[in-house]
Amino acid sequence: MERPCSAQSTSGLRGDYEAAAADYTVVQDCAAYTPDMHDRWRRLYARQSALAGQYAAPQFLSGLQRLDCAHAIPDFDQAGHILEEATGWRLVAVPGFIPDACFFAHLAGRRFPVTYWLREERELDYLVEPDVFHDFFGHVPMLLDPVFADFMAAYGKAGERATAMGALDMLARIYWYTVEFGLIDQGAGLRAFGAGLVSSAGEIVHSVESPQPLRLQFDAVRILRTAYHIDAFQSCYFVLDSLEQLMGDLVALDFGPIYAAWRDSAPLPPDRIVDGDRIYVPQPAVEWV
Ligand code: HBI
Ligand code: FE
Repeated sequence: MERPCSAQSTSGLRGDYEAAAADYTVVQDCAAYTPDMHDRWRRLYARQSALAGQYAAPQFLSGLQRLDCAHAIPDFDQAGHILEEATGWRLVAVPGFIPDACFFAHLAGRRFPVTYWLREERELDYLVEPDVFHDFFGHVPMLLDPVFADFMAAYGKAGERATAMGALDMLARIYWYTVEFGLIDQGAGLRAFGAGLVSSAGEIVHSVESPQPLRLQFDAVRILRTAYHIDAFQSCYFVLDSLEQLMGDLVALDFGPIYAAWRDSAPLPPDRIVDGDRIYVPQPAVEWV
C-alpha cells in the first residue's frame, strides 16, 4: 500500500500494519478482544489507578475518572466522544508505533493515535512498544485537560519545522520529558503526569520518591539538549509548577535558533548538572490554619 507519510520501516513491530490505511489508522475491532484480555485490562487498571491516586497529578486523576474505563478495554469511539466534548480531540486506532511524520500530523489535527492491542500476561510489568494500556490509560486522561490538550496539538505542529531543520531528535526530547516522563509540583507536592510514569507500576513510585534521579525545574531549552534513557528508569526528570508552563514556553520560544545552535552537538547525558541548572527543591507543605 502507498504510504505518503514516510518510508520509515514498521517491520518487526507487532500490530497488523497490512490492514492500516495510508495514515496508519485501523478500525478498532472491539469484538475481537477476549474475556481474558478484558480481565487483564481490569487488573492493570486496578493496580495502576491505586498507585495513581497516591502519585499522579490531579489533572490526570480527574481525566481518568471521567473516562470511566475501569472494567474493560475501552471503545475508542465512545471514549472519543467524552474527549471531543472536553477539548476537541479524537482517538484513532493504530497498529502501534507509527512513522514520525504521520504521528505529528495526527497530533496537529487533534487526533491521538492509540494502539489497539493489549500486552500479554507475561508483559504486565514492562513492554518495549506502546500497547492500548500505555496509550489509553497513560495518555488519554491528560488530553481532557484544556491546557495540556492545546500543548499536544502545538507539539504536533512543531514537528514539520524540526524535521526540516534536522532537529527531530531535539524536539522529541520535549515529548519525552513532558508527555511521557513529566513531573509537576503545583504546591501540593511532587506528582507524575507523564504517560510513561502513570502507566508504570515501578517508575511512578521511583520518579516521585527515589532520592536517586536528578530533578530539574522545567526548562525547555535545557530539555532540547538533554539525552534520555529508552530502556531504563530515567535518571533525570523535569518538574513543572503548572501545566500553563508548557504552552507558555512552546509558543513564546522560537525553536529555530535553538535547533541551529545545538543540533550538531552531542546532547547532555541525563545525569549531568551544568551551569545555570535550576535544581528542583521540594516545597514544605503549607499548613493552613
Ligand atoms: N507512534 N503510536 C506512536 N506513538 C508514539 O508515541 C510515537 C509514534 N511515532 C513517533 C513517535 N512517537 C516519536 O518518535 C515522536 O514523538 C518524535
Ligand atoms: Fe507514550
